[in-house]
Amino acid sequence: MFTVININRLKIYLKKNKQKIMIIPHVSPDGDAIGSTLGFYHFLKALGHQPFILSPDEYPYYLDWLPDIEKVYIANQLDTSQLENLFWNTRLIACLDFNAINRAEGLSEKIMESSIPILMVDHHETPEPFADMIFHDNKASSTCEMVYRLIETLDWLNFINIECAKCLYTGIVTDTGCFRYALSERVHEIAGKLLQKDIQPLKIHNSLFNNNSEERLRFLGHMLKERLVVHKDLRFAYFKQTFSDKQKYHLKEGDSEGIVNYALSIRGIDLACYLTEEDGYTKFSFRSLGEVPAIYFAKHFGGGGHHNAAGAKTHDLTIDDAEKQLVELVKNNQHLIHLS
Ligand SMILES: [Mn+2]
Repeated sequence: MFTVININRLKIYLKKNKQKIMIIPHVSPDGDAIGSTLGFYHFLKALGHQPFILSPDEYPYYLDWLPDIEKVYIANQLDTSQLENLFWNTRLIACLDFNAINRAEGLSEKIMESSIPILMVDHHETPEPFADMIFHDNKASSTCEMVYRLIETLDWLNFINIECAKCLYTGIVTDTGCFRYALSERVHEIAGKLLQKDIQPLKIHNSLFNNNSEERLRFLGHMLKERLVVHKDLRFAYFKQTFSDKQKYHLKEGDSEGIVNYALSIRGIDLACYLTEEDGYTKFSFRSLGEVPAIYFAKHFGGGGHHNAAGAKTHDLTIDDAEKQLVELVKNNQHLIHLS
């Protein structure tokens, strides 16, 4: 469903001179979250505003080459007065690539307490009604696609400069898994328009995917050899990453990203999960093929996302309990998996 609310009001805001605008991606931001916030940031700057990005936590290393990423503020590294300063005099808060306010984690309360108008641009299922202005389509490939479409709706496409185009292209590439998922004629058309800005796509691909540290690759080998569990009869496979794995391989933000897809790539496997033991909580990252609803399994543990890619986080379960419950859940829902 495509939802557009109060975008005229947004245009009126943006026609004013030099507005201080806060842009927020979701916690543990990925390529689409950072690509869309930075893309929107470059667009707003070109339009003459004073935007800045405030991320709930650190962004992954594989995005550290994006233009102006060093200017992103990391909320959990700031003290209270620094945060106050950022909120002070802000005229608009743009929430990008999430639609449940708790995805802003430590910032959620501050956002809701402030009386600053909120814009939501997103493509995840079932948006919560916390925003004053909404540009949402759960059929879109990525929030970067949505930012492009928003700029088009505002009739300001000429303000997309090369920096903006690089960021938006990056989010489209990462969220579609290099043009494999959630494809449409529209997303290829938009990618084509971005290429016209001379963004050197091969360079972007190399920066994203040929940029592994040796340690990350050794870690991948360890996960594949020691931590992959395959239940062929359930058409289900998962990884279990413990806290000691994280310490042993000195994992950085983003190091475990995408590994779940190896489990999904096994013949006869239609549902995969990556379980992560963190300090005080357990994380689930689900992927599925075709009609199999990854989102159903994420929702069971209080999470959300997309039909084929979804996640959850629980403070109530140890990783061992989470693993047991997960396997039970998959066993009890075989009708959702044996679809074809
Ligand atoms: Mn996204």
